[in-house]
Amino acid sequence: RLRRRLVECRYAIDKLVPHLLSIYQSLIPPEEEKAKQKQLLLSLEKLVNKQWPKAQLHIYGSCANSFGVSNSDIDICLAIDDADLSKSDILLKLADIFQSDNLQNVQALTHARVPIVKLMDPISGISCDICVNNLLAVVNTKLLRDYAKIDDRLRQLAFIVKHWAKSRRVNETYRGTLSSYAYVLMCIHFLQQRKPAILPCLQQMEATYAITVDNTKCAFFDRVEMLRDFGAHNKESIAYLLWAFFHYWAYCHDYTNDVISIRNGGIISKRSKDWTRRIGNDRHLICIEDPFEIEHDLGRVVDKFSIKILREEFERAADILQFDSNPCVTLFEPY
Ligand code: 3AT
Ligand code: MG
Repeated sequence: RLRRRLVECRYAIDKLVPHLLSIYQSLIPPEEEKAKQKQLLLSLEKLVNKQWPKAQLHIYGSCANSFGVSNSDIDICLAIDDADLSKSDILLKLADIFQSDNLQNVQALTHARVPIVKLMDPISGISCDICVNNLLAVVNTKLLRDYAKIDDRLRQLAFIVKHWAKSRRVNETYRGTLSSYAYVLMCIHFLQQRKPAILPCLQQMEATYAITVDNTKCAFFDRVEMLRDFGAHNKESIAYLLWAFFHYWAYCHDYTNDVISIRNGGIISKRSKDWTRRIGNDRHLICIEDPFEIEHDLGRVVDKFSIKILREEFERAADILQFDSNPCVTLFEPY
């Protein structure tokens, strides 16, 4: 009887596929938006090169990792080798350069956790955050983009999860919930541990791409076009995976002992990382290892209040997909 119930339940969830795919389609940015971003990047680079001829601008974050929805701000990294200037001085100089060129709302935030210059381009209406020499973020952007090329279900799942997280206001690190980057890592981990697996672990394969950034060695297999069939043995639909994702985080993840690690391709123990107790502000109540900065827990922003909110939201989402009569609407109801 139980088996029959499970089959019936899965059949009902699978019926949500067309609706979820149309939500996914509606979130994808149109091609002309990409072209505008490229254009802005080139014109900013031209301005920067007047001052620093060898400096380069790289797009990172959601506009380059393929997990960006329409109208996202662009995250830009300035790669520069100027031993005479401190990071703050570079940012202040940058702000000057942009201000003199009529870019709007130019602001140097030199004391932020990641110091940046913010600006808005009045022609395209696009806003940018520009940081200096944060090349690890450029490399983790490539890793995420490469994962997305392996199986379409990753991009679909991550878009829908990000959309849910924004609607439910659990994508606000300043309020103790998780960053978009953390949600994408959770999706990759989840698809790596399906049986059969939908994603491989690129960092455990033979490295075809390697770079050392700030003394951190980053290496992984990046010939991902060869892996397009990797997940073909797993026929799970995007609707079933979405439900299973929330169900995993609501009812199956061991919050007391486990760390998720896409670097390792599975779970590792909090004990092995010495993440078992609170140190300073890092509480480790949900543990998500950064793929390159492995001493860095993306869950460290979560506190004892927000962990409760997060877990209740995971339960709510799993239960809605299973029992609600109009799940694709209820799931995204604004908080
Ligand atoms: P949005 O669509 O803007 O919400 P995003 O992918 O741009 O999503 P974030 O704004 O959270 O994500 O972060 C921008 C990029 O910065 C993503 C990742 O390459 C890098 N990044 C963010 N947080 C961290 C972190 N804690 N450690 C290392 N890299 C990070
Ligand atoms: Mg961003």
